[in-house]
Amino acid sequence: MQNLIAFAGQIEETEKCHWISRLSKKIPLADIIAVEDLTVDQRDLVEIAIVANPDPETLSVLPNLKWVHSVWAGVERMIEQLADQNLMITRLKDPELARTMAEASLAWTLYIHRNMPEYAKQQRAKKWKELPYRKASQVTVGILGLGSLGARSAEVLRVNGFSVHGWSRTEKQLEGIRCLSGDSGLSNLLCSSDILIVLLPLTNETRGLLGARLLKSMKKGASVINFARGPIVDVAILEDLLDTGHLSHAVLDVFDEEPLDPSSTLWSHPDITILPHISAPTDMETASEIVGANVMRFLETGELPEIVDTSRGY
Ligand code: NDP
Ligand code: OXD
Repeated sequence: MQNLIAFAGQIEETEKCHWISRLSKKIPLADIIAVEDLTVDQRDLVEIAIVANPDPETLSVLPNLKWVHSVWAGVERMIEQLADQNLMITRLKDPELARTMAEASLAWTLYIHRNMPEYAKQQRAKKWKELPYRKASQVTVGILGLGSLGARSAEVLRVNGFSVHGWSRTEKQLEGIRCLSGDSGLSNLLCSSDILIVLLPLTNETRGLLGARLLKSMKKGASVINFARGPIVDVAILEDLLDTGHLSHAVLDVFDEEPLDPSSTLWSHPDITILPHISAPTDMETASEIVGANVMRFLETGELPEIVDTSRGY
């Protein structure tokens, strides 16, 4: 009998059909069926699921599930909510995703560096005023997280002339980047960064990491870009620091609750740019290629790709 793979995702029906159709072409050794369309008997046969940020609860109908391959890079909800199911989880590692994120890091860094938020305000006030120009080389961009996405972003920013510092759990060596780790490395990065980009996974250690003490330790006039996950940054403190002028601007792509509630004060804050979680969308074509190859290798040889370390949380 053909292998049976479940597909789960909190996405629109047509998008789900596209995923299943693309993945089916890449994985000819299996039938891929949306989890909600599996019969009760079929549910027992499923050992592999491919998921697009599903409500982890939807996977609880699969009693023999062993391996979950995500088409998203962040898998914190699955790690947290499926902890007692002892699952192996593989997250998406895709050079195209890293390229897209590096593009976003460059785009929003330039937005801040070239004073676009301030010039937009001046235009609304019909104000003609030249703001001081600094070269990119005089601007330090600090990146929290030097994994697949952070390292590529660091490289692109360096090539575009910025002075780049990066922080990770284990110390890295990246050409032309000042690589830091540990508490002192974090303090160092925060007090020297003009623009801070958050590209950490959400784990027990990073949840609430950027709270009052660390945000206040940032350089006066610095800006924050959060592309990672909402709960890493305390946005109430961030709003206070923007209000007092200690920080200049924040670009927020991710939030504690998504979509961001219309009643949130963040929407209308003059110094906050809101993005609807779009800094690096998964590319269906390249992701299907990568996930398909990983699953085929497993079906043919039993060899698994990199598995998330659930005790570490990423
Ligand atoms: P990786 O796992 O490749 O990299 C994570 C980085 O964070 C690593 O450098 C790691 O250190 C570092 N890190 C983790 N925990 C700590 C810690 N406690 N202290 C210091 N450093 C730490 O992840 P990716 O780069 O692929 O993705 C990062 C996150 O980006 C995802 O988890 C997801 O939340 C988010 N994302 C957002 C998207 C969007 O559109 N907004 C799209 C895709 C991802 P080390 O290298 O030592 O392990
Ligand atoms: C992801 C995301 O984790 O889009 O892939 O946030």
